Amino acid sequence: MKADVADLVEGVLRGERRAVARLISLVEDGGPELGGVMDRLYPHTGRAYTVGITGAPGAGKSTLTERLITRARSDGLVVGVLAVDPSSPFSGGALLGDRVRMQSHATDDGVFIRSMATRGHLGGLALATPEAVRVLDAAGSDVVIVETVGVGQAEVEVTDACDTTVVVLTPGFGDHVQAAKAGLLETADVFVLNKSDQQGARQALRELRQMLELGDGERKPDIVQTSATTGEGIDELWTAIGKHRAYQEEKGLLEQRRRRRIARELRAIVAERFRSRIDDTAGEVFDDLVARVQRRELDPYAAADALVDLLSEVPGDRR
Ligand SMILES: Nc1nc2c(ncn2[C@@H]2O[C@H](COP(=O)(O)OP(=O)(O)OP(=O)(O)O)[C@@H](O)[C@H]2O)c(=O)[nH]1
Ligand SMILES: [Mg+2]
Repeated sequence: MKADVADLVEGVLRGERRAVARLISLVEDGGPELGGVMDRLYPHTGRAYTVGITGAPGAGKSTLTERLITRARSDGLVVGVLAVDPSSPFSGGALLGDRVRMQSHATDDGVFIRSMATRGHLGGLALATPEAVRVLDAAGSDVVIVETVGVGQAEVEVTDACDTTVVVLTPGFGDHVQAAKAGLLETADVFVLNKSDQQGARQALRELRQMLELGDGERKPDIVQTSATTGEGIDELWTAIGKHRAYQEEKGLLEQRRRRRIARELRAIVAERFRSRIDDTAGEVFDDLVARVQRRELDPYAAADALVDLLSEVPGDRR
């Protein structure tokens, strides 16, 4: 490992915010310098409880996050925040507003706020997100909040990486129906009906309750009404998150959930390894196999078997 990366890891372990920022940028870029980071970092992770906050653009996720930071800080907890934008190849930009909005925590050493987009990481956000969360974890966070924009598959992947998933809805027209379509009803551990100060809140709450009645999950997610701009309902949201955590811990579900997550991550890493090895080490063989399949000399499965055998012989590398 390069000396400067080793220094960065040491800085992260001391909770230095500059080091946290730089290491998360490295994760985002997915550069070769990352090699050897996780083996140093990983033993220092596993302490943080992770909370995913997702919902449609403008639903109030950042405003809620800001409030939750303040709430957590009042308990003396160290908080990490990762704002992930699956739709953008750039961090900054749209998320810059979030950083500005969270300026009130800018000088607080107990708060780390970073944003991340897809950029260079070959495994995409599904691999980059858990790595970035581990950086915040290793830096000493008790709680890591992951904010994701949108209500699609990529977001579900990101929030899957969390211990408690909070889905933010608004009284807006058909918002909750869209969430149902996107499969968010199944992924939500806690629902927030934000902007409860706005018209239609009561109607939306009723419809959401009805929708959840139809669900067959073992545990019905709590619904919390908030008005993030005034801070109303934030204590209730914090309590609901704590309740879900306690429920999972009592039933051994948290360990199960984390194990599933690790299994998924390992699969993704292996798949990504194989993909990149095709390009890096077996390009010619690959082209040749494609040609032979096209000439009907081999069927695609036989070709894939040959490729897997060949790729398995390549000595291990770290990305
Ligand atoms: N009336 C009202 N406005 C709110 C509330 N919460 C947030 N807003 C406003 O809604 C707008 C969007 O809030 P954000 O917190 O940036 O929403 P977001 O979900 O993080 O947005 P993106 O990250 O762009 O998807 C801002 O103008 C907020 O001030 C609320 O409870 N009531
Ligand atoms: Mg936001």
